[in-house]
Amino acid sequence: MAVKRNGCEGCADITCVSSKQVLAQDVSKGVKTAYDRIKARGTSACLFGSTGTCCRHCNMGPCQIIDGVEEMIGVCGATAATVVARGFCRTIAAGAAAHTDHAREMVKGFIETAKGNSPHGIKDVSKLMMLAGQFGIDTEGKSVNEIGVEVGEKALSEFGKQDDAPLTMLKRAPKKRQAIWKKLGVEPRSVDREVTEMMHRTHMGVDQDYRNLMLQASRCSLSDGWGSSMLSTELTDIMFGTPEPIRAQVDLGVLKKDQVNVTVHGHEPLLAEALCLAAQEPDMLKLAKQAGAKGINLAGVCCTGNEILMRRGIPVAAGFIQQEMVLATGAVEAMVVDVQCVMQSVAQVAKSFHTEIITTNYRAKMPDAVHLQFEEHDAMGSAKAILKRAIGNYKKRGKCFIPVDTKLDVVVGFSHESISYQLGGRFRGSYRPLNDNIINGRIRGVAAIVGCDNYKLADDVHEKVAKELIKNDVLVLATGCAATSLGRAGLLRPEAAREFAGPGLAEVCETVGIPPVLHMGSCVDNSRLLIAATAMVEEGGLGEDICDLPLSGTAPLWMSEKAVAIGQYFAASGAHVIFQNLPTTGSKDFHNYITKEHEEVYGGLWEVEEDPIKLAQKMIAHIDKKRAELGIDKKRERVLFDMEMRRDLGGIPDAGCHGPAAE
Ligand code: NFS
Ligand code: SF4
Repeated sequence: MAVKRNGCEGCADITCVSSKQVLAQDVSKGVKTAYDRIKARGTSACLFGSTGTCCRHCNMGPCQIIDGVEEMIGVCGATAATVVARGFCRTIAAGAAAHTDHAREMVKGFIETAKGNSPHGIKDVSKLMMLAGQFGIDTEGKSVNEIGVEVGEKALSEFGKQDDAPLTMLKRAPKKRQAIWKKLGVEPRSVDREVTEMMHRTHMGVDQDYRNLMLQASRCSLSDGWGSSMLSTELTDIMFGTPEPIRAQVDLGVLKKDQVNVTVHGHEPLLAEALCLAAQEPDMLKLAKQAGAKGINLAGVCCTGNEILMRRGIPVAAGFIQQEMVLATGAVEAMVVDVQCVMQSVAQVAKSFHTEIITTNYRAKMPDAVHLQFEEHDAMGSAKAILKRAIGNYKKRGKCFIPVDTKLDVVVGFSHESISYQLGGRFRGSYRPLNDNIINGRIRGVAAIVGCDNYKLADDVHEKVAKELIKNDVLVLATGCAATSLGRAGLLRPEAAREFAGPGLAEVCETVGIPPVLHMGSCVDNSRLLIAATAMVEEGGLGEDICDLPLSGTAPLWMSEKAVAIGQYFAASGAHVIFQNLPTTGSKDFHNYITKEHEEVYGGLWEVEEDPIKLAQKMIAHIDKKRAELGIDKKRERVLFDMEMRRDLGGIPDAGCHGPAAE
């Protein structure tokens, strides 16, 4: 339904109730959003850019290439395949670099924590010991913190090591997968090196063979997924706690009229965690009261939001496409941002209100924002300085509008570990019940819906894809802004199983007490999916490698380069990956390589499908193909649960939820 906004018809693609409510208010009258800008741009997006055939890697260009037209190759002779490949590879390098720089900060923060120089501690000792084992650290006679420092330093050395030995975390992949990577020569050697080599090889006049370029793209993406992202997730878990199912809320309605609203937007949870601690301190609460507020309400935006949602049950106000809407409520005293996915427009939207945008990372400053550098060694000091500014703004708040009926209950926090405990029972965590239910056909397969949302396409794509999947008994794992959007759609509630899932999936979800869509965290946490897939392989009965699993992944509304890096590390790990579009269609050869030949090389591949329902059906088709290859396609008969089977499933009636239920 089209929404009337500022006197003009438009934004036909907004289906999100809370966004529509906010944009329809007088309060947001002066606000220009990305919807307005994309509408003004119309269909003028460059065709060369969208199909990947524009090259400006040297100053003889820019060159715009037309596949198959001899006069339309690059001045240097570069073909469409080379140009498209170089663009795709650089996208992957940029995405991997973003995850990697984030991960480096987390590792450094972890080392400081282990040394006792931060307000955080070591919460998950057993995970620390597991990592120490991976790194071959002798733990005998050492304190937890000493082990922490050693693990942190080993992890940090993975980023810049110069020898050719593979990254340590690759050992966690299925043996067959490791052998494929070794044979292809794509085992990442260090994290930073692979991005550097990718940038070098895509420089003018270096690697002109798209297949060879894609080998490095795989190596680079694997250094992200199995390298930096995995280290970041694990060390973050050790510091802040491995997520367990917890009840919380999402959507714009989580803002509070009578409290100081501080939204944390960006990616690195070190600052967000410190803000969570500082917001509970008596001196901060006293200041807020003195300013006339009932308290301090922290709410997340984007992946920082997912991190604190998963671990603390702090509500998420918005995913990527709602970042301007949060401000357009007029109810936010400060939006604290660090790195990645922060639109420059937030500083402009904030100008219409009393809201301050506070940048906190020297890497990411913005005109019209206040910069308060986050100092790791004085995390609480930095957090309190930010909160004081926000509290100071509370009295300046003018008219505001907080959507009343839009806050959705969710159950989140499904780490790989908690899934195994939820399914296998608290005392014997195992993927056996999941595998068994896939083999007997109650669950048809597993799908990952990850990544961003994007103003270019309808905002209900995640919901449509997820509903089609769960209706067909496919269990959905979600991360990133996709997970937030599925929360807004009401699919992260256990009751959604009864309402939307097919009979087999509903039966399993209801027995165990889990939603049919499991929120597994931020985008960096896609590494959890790699571990979960490996655990399914190791449990047995579903083949010997990730490419054997009835599994498919999508980031339909991808926006960020990080999503392409993620897609490539899944495809290179053997998964089927499907997006709504990719800038690769400008070269038949290259597009054919990633969508067909890639499968022969890695067992995993890319696919493109714009229609959300067809996209979901293609995921299901891949899952069915894998079921047939495993010989379990005949076993989809319905089996009624008796008491013993329920016990086997380790039924936990209330989803084992704990923690604060946000009011
Ligand atoms: Ni992922 Fe997260 Fe969201 Fe996309 Fe951006 S916040 S790291 S990149 S937009 S999911
Ligand atoms: Fe053109 Fe080649 Fe330069 Fe690219 S590298 S801009 S195709 S001349």
